[in-house]
Amino acid sequence: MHAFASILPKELVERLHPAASVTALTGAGISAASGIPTFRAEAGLWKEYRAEDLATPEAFERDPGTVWEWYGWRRDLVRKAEPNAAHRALAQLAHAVEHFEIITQNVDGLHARADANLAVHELHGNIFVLRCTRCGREREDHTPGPAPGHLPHCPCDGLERPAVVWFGESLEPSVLGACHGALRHCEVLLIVGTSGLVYPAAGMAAFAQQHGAFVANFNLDATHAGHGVDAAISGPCEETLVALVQAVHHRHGGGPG
Ligand code: BV8
Ligand code: ZN
Repeated sequence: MHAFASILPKELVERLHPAASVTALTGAGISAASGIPTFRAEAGLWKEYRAEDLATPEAFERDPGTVWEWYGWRRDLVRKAEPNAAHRALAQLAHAVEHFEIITQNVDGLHARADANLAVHELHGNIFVLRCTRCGREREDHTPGPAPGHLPHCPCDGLERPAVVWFGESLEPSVLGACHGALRHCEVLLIVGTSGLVYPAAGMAAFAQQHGAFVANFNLDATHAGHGVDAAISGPCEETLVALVQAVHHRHGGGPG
């Protein structure tokens, strides 16, 4: 029996039956065990900057070099990172229930690297996609950096930016629509590794609960779970999610697919 099995609410395991429809909403905490710093831990993310200082169109307009230096540093980190046990546990859970979708605030692409067949909605975009600020053309790019002073440019000569959603920018309506569908139809919403500070992701727990979902919050310190949560599971998700998958398999014995 997993060391964290005893803290799993029985009702949660019961609800994860083979015919269940489940949605997971993840944040930076699920990638922490892959060596990717979270945004709001004491250590902060990068040098003396906060995400709110750099992840804005104004910061990019004012100082594209520093914003690209931050994203280059993160791209290099993510390229060297691997999905961890928490990413893999969600991928296993997807095979144990009827319907499973992931909504992630992360831009690191690690859910898809854990299992390319997962239905993943990248709410804030992806750090390996660039968008031209002049013509809007997008392209995938997994090269190192960019190096300071060699910022990426489109063939139209427009400066390229990371195709991620910055503060003050609206989310892709089609992505948001798909997420609301997943939140409306799920019986269980697993919230994993997010501080629940950034909207519209921060409003998704209450939205799912209003539509009848059982909401479980997996966080290092899940006690301050906030409203819209039915169960709080405290501990590192790379442990607690593994315990959950083991408990589900033990209780329901695998599942369809
Ligand atoms: C928008 C860019 C419409 C990509 C990011 C008041 C109400 C409503 C909205 C607002 C408001 N005031 C301002 C707004 C708008 C703003 C917002 O919400 N601001 C916040 C600060 C209040 N939202 C927006 O601007 C959004 N757009 O609303 O459009 C609009 C249009 C115009 C004008 C206004 C509104 C756009 C939001 C997207 C911003 N982009 N990133 C990138 O570079 O990554 S947000 C950034 O924060 C990341 O994307 C990140 O994913 C996200 C959330 O952070 P978390 O993932 O939660 O990470 P964090 O470090 O905070 O927490 C980690 C957690 O994990 C912790 O709880 C920790 O305990 C836990 N943990 C750590 N290790 C583990 C663990 N748990 C388990 N196991 C572990 N091992
Ligand atoms: Zn262009």
